[in-house]
Amino acid sequence: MAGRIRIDPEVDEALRGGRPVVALESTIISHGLPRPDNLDVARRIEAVVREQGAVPATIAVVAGEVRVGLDDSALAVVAGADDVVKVSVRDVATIAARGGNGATTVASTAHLAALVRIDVFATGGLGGVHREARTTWDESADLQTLSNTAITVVCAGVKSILDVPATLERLETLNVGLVGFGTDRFPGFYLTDSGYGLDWRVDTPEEVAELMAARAALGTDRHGLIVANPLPIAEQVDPALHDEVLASGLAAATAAGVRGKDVTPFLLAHFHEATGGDSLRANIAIILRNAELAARIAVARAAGG
Ligand code: PSU
Ligand code: MN
Repeated sequence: MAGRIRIDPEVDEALRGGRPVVALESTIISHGLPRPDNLDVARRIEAVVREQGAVPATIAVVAGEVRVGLDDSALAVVAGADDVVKVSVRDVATIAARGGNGATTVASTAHLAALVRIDVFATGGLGGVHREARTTWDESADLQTLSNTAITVVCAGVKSILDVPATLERLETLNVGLVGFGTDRFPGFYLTDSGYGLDWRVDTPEEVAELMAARAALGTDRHGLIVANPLPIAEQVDPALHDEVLASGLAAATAAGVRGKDVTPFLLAHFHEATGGDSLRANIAIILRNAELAARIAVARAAGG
């Protein structure tokens, strides 16, 4: 039957035993990072989760099958097949029913993870409100989905290509929890600091696990929680270069008439080219660091927080 979820045996066993599991998204692999190195990065993300004592569960749709936890051949499909479609929540059933290949965004990964009761998830940067949203109405489904999904997501803030203050306002409206990890500044993805402050800071994975338990007890855990994990200053993209490349990327996207779900991959690819690979280095550092922190949070949570 189309739509049945196939949970990898190792993931399934860990979930049944109450052991730590970390969900990982696949759009960052298929659409966010260039080939062919993206496959190696996907494997490294999983390895980092394992090193911390948690089980990685990369989520994707492979040949119509919704998979939670991928083996190496499935990972290779996500990283290399030409027909991998970026799928948000609304698209998951369609791609499954058609027997296609789909890479899940933050929104659809969070949705599927929560459905199988995985409650910690690592990504690079969230989608959010785009800079032209006043005229285009382009706001990522990541926001609305995190509002009504029981998941803790570790990220380096929202992508700096977005309207950051507008996104922060939307997160507040949508009841999405937001804490900085070791910082009271909201990270700016490629940049350590987006220029905006945070109300709440945590400093250890145990604190996050305690917070998750408190949210469950108070019934606010049906909304998502964002743990914002900044790149260290030494690893960020040079801010002046960042601003220059962002301006040229936005202009190029407008000139090329890029719309809808193609906007984010277009701008990320522009960044990787125009920074001579420095944004790619930063992007990989971000996802590896977030996977590690998510695993530590999952371990603390499984230990009883
Ligand atoms: N973070 C990254 N690279 C990415 C993305 C996030 O470091 O490619 C993806 C995520 O899957 C996120 C999506 O959910 O971009 C947002 O796309 P949109 O703005 O179309 O909702
Ligand atoms: Mn969009």
